[in-house]
Order: sequence, then structure tokens, then C-alpha cells
Amino acid sequence: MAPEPPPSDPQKRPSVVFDAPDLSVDGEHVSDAEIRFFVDNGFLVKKRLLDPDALAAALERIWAYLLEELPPAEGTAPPVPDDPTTWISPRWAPMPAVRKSGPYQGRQRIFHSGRTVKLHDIGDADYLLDLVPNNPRVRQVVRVLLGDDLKPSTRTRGIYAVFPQAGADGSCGDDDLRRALGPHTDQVCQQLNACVYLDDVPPRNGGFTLYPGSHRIMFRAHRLESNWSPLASFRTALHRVVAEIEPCELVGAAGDVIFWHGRMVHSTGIHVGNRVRWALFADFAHDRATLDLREHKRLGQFEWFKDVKLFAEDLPVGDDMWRGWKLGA
Ligand SMILES: O=C(O)CCC(=O)C(=O)O
Ligand SMILES: [Fe+2]
Repeated sequence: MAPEPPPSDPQKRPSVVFDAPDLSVDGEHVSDAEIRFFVDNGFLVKKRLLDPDALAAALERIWAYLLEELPPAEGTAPPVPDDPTTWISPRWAPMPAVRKSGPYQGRQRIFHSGRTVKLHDIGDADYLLDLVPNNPRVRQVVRVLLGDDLKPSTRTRGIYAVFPQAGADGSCGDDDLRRALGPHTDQVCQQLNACVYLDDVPPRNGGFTLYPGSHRIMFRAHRLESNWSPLASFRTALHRVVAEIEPCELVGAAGDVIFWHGRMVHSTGIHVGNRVRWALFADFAHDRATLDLREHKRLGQFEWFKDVKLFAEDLPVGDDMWRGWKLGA
């Protein structure tokens, strides 16, 4: 259940368009400067980490999948992959009702709302597992940050597309733009996540938007280190983040991978551009015993489209939020 969006501060810019610095060092999987940046800000961008040819091939398959599985609304034409003029405000046939039981309980296999399409059920395709969570270049970064003992990846959350919208020409005011943000934290189990750009993401084109440093505040608003376990202070902490921290909209190129701490406050970015924002989301966690699916349903934490599950035993939040992390080669 997503918390309602906190009130926004009219004095603050809706978000800052941010081109993350390249702090990499030749020959090192993750440099000391990158580790420091991650610890301080809660995220790290590894630029063009993925192979462009593999990405282009994947995006072609993703388009084909979307067009095959997601029928357009009656009387409308579907978007055409190589014709950007057809990408604006596509409309889709109504979703089936969300299932109340079974393997897809709680979320449609393909979810759409407004300009957003979430292709969850494609998330376990082998070519996407190879492209991101099982990609040695990605896994190497995760191992340096989180540790070597990682849960084997069996799925990603899938592909999250944000389509351009008719009339969104960049001329809206800050208030409209601010209202377009939906700052929140994710649930179930949160250690380290990745957002991968499958195509270039120019300014104000839906770039993943993060509240730098919010991982430290939100970590302390939970009872447990990784499992969803909000304290009574959770809502106040979220409001404080939104009131005090200027969010960063991450612009980037196809193949950029944003690694982000699981307690970060984040949002889909403002989109007044004319391209589709194509991203893949993936989750990483230590390889530890987890609760079974029935327990997840009982706790209201059943999210079949996420790879990571609630730890059977999780540590209470203590002084050192990096206990259990490796943060080094
Ligand atoms: O698509 C995005 O940029 C963010 C999506 C997100 O935060 C979520 O689905 O929890
Ligand atoms: Fe989220």
C-alpha cells in the first residue's frame, strides 16, 4: 500500500535535473570515490555499464512483447516502435481485475495507469536476467557494495515504460511538475536495487528521481534493517525528506545502471518530453532464509513481481546502517 504523497514545499524546485558524475577508475569494479558517493547519497550511477547491442536487441523484443500482450483501447491505434509521433498518450484496453488469490495476487501481470506501463510478467525472461541481474558487470558492482553472498536472481520487477503525454510541452509551472512526483519507499525486503535505462533519458523525460541522503533518514524510520517494518515515525520521516531534500532526476544514456539503497525515497520522474522512458528494475539481497509466500500474503507483503522476499530473521536497526554490507573490493 503506497503512502499518500506528502505535502510539497512551494519554495523548492520540483526536482533538479542531475547528470551523475563519473567517479569510476579504470581497472576497478567500484572505486573508493564511488563507494563514498553511494554511502553518502544512497545511490551510484555506473554509466554505460551494459552492452549497447544487447540493449538494442532487448528493447526490440520488449516492444514486440508490449504490442502483442497489451491491446490498445477500442478504436485507437497502438504505438509504432520506430515512429515517435505515435508514442504520445497511447491508450490501452482496460486491465483485467486484480486477482485476489493465486500466483498473481495483488498486481496485474501487465499494469497500466495513465502514461505508465509496467510489464511485470516479462521480468523473469532469460534474456532480461542475462542482461541485468546475472550480467557479470552488474553483479560485480552488487558484490562490492552488498557482499559476495547474494541470493541467486530468478526475476526482475520487469520493464517500466513512461510514455510521453499530449500537451506536455515543458510549459507547465513548478506546481504542476511537483504534483507529478510521487515520492515513496518500496516495501517487502529492501537492500539494494537497480534501475537500468534501456534507452537514452534526456532531461524531463521521466528519469528515475531520487532524494539523496534519504536512505539514512528512512532506514531509521523502520524497526528492522531490510524487511518492511515502518515505525510510527515513518510518515513524519517521509514528510521531512520531501520537505528538506531537493530530489535529483537522473538523466542518462542507454546502458546506465543506477544502483540505489532500498530505503531511498524515490519517484518516477517528471515527463514533459517526447520519448518513452524505458527502464528495468531489479532487486538484490543477501542469500538468507526467507518467509514463504503464504506468510507474505498474510502480512500484506506479497509482491510476486519482486525477486527478493522478507527475511525470516532480520536484524533490528542499530547504530551502524552498513552492518552486513561489504562496501569494498
Ligand atoms: O518507474 C519509476 O521511475 C519508478 C517506479 C517505482 O518507484 C515503483 O514502481 O515502485
Ligand atoms: Fe518505488
